[in-house]
Amino acid sequence: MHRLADWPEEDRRPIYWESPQDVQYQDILYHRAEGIAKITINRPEVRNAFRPQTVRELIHAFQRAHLDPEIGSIILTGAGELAFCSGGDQRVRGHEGYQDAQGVESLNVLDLQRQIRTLPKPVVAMVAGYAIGGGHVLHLVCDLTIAAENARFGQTGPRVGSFDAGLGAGLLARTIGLKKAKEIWFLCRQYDAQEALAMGLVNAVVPLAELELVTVAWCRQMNRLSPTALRVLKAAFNADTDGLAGIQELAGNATALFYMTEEAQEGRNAFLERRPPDFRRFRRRP
Ligand code: S0N
Repeated sequence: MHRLADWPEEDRRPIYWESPQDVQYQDILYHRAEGIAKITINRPEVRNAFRPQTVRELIHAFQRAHLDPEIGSIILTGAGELAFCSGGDQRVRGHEGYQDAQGVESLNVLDLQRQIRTLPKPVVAMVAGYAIGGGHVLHLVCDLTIAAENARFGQTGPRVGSFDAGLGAGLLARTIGLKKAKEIWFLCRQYDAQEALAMGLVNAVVPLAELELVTVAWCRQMNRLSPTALRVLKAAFNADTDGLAGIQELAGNATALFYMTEEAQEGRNAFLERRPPDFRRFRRRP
């Protein structure tokens, strides 16, 4: 449903964001309401390019949303209407990576990419304007992308002397196919929202004025569904791309579900009660 008018009344009503005051961020904003966390890169003067400080704050905010039991889904976006994110801040690019205030050069955006994929809640990229370079990879690693009509997508690495040969290449190929992924990286073109929709790079294109409420409507709909089902499905979708680390994530869910059974609890109880475990009452399912 790409227009707000298509949604039932309960999903298209306004949302009233709260901004928790306990943590002060410099480069990002953190809002929450109705079980949705909204994380905003707030550097519009550089089209929301990220520097190490930005990435550290994003990692902190995603961890916060991950651990908050009230939060069911997370929106990642950029401040203003001109950009979601324009990638690494070229002004602080040093010899080996992006420099923080202490001069340490680190490629810390890769930690953020992995975190978005492994945190067990749906993450939705809400894209107005440019999603370019490392900013394009950030939307790619999100579970869903809702694009405004003014959104523009692309990679610039071979033009500016960088590349993302990890998820930025491999996950892009799995998402839209090998030929198109190679085109995006080899030619450094930009693609508008409708082209992105046609290649399966985004889930929906909506009028700019409706972007936030339509994205919220998607989150409201997901928040009504089984959190465990969404959690395991997210891990399942990532498992093959992420190899053993992906299987580890998926398997962690199986372990958590097993912990909740009487059978697993019999093992723990027997240990604590200093007796042999008695698993005879648990049937072997065919
Ligand atoms: C986004 C673009 C297309 C917007 O064009 P527009 O609207 O014409 O605006 P501009 O006038 O160009 O920009 C407005 C102001 O914003 C500044 N600015 C824009 N982007 C950046 C940026 N990325 N870094 C710093 N400043 C930026 C402009 O300079 C301008 O400032 P003023 O007003 O002061 O002149 C266009 O701006 C554009 O193409 N931007 C550059 C996009 C880009 O090439 N990004 C970097 C790509 N590389 C990465 O992201 C690295 C990825 C990465 O981090 C990574 C990945 C894998 C493994 C490791 C790493 C790693 O390095 O950590």
